[in-house]
Amino acid sequence: MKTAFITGASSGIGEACARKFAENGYRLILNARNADKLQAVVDSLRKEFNTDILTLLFDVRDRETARQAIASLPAEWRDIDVLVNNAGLALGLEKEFEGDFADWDTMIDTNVKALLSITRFVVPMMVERNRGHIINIGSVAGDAAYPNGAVYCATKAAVKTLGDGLRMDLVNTPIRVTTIKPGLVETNFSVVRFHGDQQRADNVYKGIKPLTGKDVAECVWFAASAPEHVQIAEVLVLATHQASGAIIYRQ
Ligand code: NDP
Ligand code: 8X3
Repeated sequence: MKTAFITGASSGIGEACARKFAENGYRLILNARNADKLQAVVDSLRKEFNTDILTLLFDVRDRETARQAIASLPAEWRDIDVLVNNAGLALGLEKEFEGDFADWDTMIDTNVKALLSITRFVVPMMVERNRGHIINIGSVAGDAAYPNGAVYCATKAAVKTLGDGLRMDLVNTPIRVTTIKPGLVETNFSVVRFHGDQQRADNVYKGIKPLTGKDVAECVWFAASAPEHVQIAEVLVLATHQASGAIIYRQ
């Protein structure tokens, strides 16, 4: 049985990926910080699928805890076939010269430094086994900056670059690296971005049919299930009425 390790699996895209991999017979290592939300995902998956699930509750920014959690995986859980580096967030929508330092630190620490740490801890085990697949959740925001979003956009540009570099560093192995770059996806993302302001979050999806977590999970699965000689390097997936990070047609 194959194993998928998904960070940020308590909500949105991560949760949808967990469901997609469970549906396809994978067993799951699921990470997040919120124990109740992650347990609710686990309970619902267990009801629906006959799959083994191991939860790792930690903040991906806490490098030492991440290192220990991954190093202490029981022997039967160490053979990770697919790593989905999904945990991430945007905070705030402000001009670059007016942004909040704490928000910047949280985005950079989570989206870039933590993704790197998890990669650093998991990929050597893949190299040792000579198999594996790293799927990073980037964003259309990484393709070009949009107004008031430069720091988040820069973190997602970094996700793309780190994926490209990792693919080069693994080119002499069968290990594959994929960057999935979604546009607007209706999840908890905007509620988090606006620090809990549900009304403001709802406005982000007004007048457009956004992607769902499931739509993105289908792309992740497309990459994960491709024949072994096929490496889906990048997927840019947008709602039909979105053309770029900044160009959205609302009815
Ligand atoms: P959600 O807010 O619904 O989910 C984010 C997940 O990340 C949650 O499970 C959250 O769990 C987890 N998470 C956040 N910070 C940490 C942390 N420090 N340690 C561990 N887990 C963490 O948003 P999405 O599902 O939309 O976001 C998932 C990814 O997709 C992000 O990387 C985001 O940037 C990216 N993305 C989202 C798009 C969108 O429009 N929604 C578009 C393009 C990319 P918990 O709070 O329990 O820790
Ligand atoms: C999230 C998509 O356009 O809100 O990465 O930045 S967007």
